[in-house]
Amino acid sequence: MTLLEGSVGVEDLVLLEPLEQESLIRNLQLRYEKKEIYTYIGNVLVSVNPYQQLPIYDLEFVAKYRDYTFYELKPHIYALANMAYQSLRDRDRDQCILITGESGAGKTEASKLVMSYVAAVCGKGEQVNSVKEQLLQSNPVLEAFGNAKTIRNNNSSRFGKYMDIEFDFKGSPLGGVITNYLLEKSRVVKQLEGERNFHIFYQLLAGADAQLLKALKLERDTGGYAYLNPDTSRVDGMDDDANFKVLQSAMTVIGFSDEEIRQVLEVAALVLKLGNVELINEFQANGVPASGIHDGRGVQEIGELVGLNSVELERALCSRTMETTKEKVVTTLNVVQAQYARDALAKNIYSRLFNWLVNRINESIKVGTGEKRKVMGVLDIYGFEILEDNSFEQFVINYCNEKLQQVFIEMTLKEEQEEYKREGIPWVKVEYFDNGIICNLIEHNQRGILAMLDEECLRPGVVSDSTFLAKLNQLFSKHSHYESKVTQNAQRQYDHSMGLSCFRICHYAGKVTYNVNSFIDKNNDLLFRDLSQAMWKARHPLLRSLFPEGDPKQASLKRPPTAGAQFKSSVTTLMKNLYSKNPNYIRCIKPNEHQQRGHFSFELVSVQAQYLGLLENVRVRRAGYAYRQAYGSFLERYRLLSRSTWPRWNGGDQEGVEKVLGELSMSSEELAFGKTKIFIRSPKTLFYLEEQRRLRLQQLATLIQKTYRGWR
Ligand code: AD9
Ligand code: MG
Repeated sequence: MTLLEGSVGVEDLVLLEPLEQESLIRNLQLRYEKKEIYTYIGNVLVSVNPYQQLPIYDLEFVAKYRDYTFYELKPHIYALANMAYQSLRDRDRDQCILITGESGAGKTEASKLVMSYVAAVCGKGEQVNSVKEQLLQSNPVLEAFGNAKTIRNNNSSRFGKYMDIEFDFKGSPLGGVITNYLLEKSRVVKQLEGERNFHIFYQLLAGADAQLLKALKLERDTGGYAYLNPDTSRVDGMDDDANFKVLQSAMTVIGFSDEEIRQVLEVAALVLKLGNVELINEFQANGVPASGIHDGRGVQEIGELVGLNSVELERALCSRTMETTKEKVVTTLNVVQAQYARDALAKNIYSRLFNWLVNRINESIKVGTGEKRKVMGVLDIYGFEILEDNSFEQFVINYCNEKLQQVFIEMTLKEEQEEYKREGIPWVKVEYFDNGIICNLIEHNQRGILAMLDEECLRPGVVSDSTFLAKLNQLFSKHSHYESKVTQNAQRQYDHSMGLSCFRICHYAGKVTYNVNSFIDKNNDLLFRDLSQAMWKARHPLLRSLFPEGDPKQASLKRPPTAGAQFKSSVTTLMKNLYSKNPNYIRCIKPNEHQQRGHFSFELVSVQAQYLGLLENVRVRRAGYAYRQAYGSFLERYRLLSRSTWPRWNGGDQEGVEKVLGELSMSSEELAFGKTKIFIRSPKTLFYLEEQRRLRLQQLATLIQKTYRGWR
């Protein structure tokens, strides 16, 4: 099929001719211009963000997609959600829906559309509806605390999310479990120009009534807070005041008590107020630089808000106790160190509050043990990132994407090949890049970059980001996916784009240069014990519960796992979970950098298509067969098309299928008969079969009507 001017392009990129990166992007563009934002690659859904509300998500559409199979209607996210849900309900196969793409591409919206579709088609009744409501209402809560305006997306999720929705044997929802990954906590204390802190702070200041604000010791004006960027307080089209009401009602639906909601807001207020604690230079009697608090009122108010002794809080912020087995030594912090401690505390409180919220929601939506359940997982996680400056956060995010690519390779490509082998169908081998070598470079237990980072964090003596880099350079100088200034110089390559404090990884999606500055610090993620002990002493039950290690009785010398180790372990768990399910893919694409409707940047989309591996995906799909089905179910659906198999057929399933397809004079190129399944090369053939079936059904209906009339 060629792309005709004025047409809407092909609905399935498998049908694209000629198949090249350029024609693939042009096809997406052509469709986008006609407001066709969805396109298939076999059963993978490509979605281009429309940046406008399209009239394609109402109940009429839900009803339409629920009654048809995947290829029967136009590509749509509901078709994918329907396929996954039906396969879960009727074939008892656990599903996962993996949504990837870069910031602003539409992942979170896609995950909400999937959830709302499933909610609309699964089960009825008061009990079931209340479970659905709770599951859906988790979104506004997590978005209030985990999303923020960034330059790229006004409602950017600053955490990764995986949600298992659990169903009973009939396909009615029972509840779920949410897992969150790596909240971007640095945002709590600092935001780039044009960006905001997490939505909750603005919602609280705009939406709380005067009485609540007074109780929280807050002023309404967002300009009065050091942790809120002064130049960006409002977001076009976002109503913080109304969203605060939505948040409160969502929390109530989930089952938070009024007291819990109040405590959550108090902790959020505490973070804002901590930012306003101004630290100044002071000197000890012996002239050693120290720090103090400029105006005691803020600390006093914090003390009152969360039941904390303000003198103790001041001491915890401005000094540090070093404990050895024999003695305790208290050292004073200079003003820079004290500011660092204050910000570390604010970030820690906030990220722990976020984890607490996720756990609290899980408590409400969890399913009792013992019930047999079917599971649909929905993954909405940050896509591959290449920024101008890439740090520890990009490193772990890209590691996660490398693992997701591995899942994709292993589950889609290998499964495809193996199925052909199992079915005894000849397979044209498709070359693809196996990224296991890159995953290994990062995650190998003893010799991976993460292991090296941990080793450096735990090593006694003088460690720094540069000793860590030196270690990497030594170990990976010959690794084909690792580069640095040192390894380049050794090979006489002079690349001026790479700084001395950087290393570069050749990821499956492209090369990324990481700056090692603050890798050690971010991986250590340590909070001075003075601060956790001070928090634990608060009379505020929620705040106190966030710092269990502050309890002197609990305080062991064992350090918590590093940020890298925690992330690796949660990624490993996630992978195990995904491998146990049938995957469904949604690849999201951002059409332009300006969050504008109707604009399609060819270059921008090309880069994303490369990161998402779309062309490779089509190649594999084309090398094989787009559709396959077990002989039995295929025959059941299409046997009405042949006089030999309709109305009765006593032979074997495969023989029956051969009869049906033989009578339709299908090209033998289009078909392959496996051991247990029939394989069809292109979706077009399937469309044809479906059309024939529809006509035949009409014919049969007319026949029945006539007979019925005859009887009367
Ligand atoms: V990030 O990695 O969390 O920064 P996402 O999640 O990929 O990013 P998001 O779903 O938040 O992007 O979409 C960004 C914005 O695009 C939304 O706020 C909507 O305004 C817009 N959008 C996305 N998908 C659709 C859609 N199907 N229909 C209409 C959409 N608007
Ligand atoms: Mg998002």
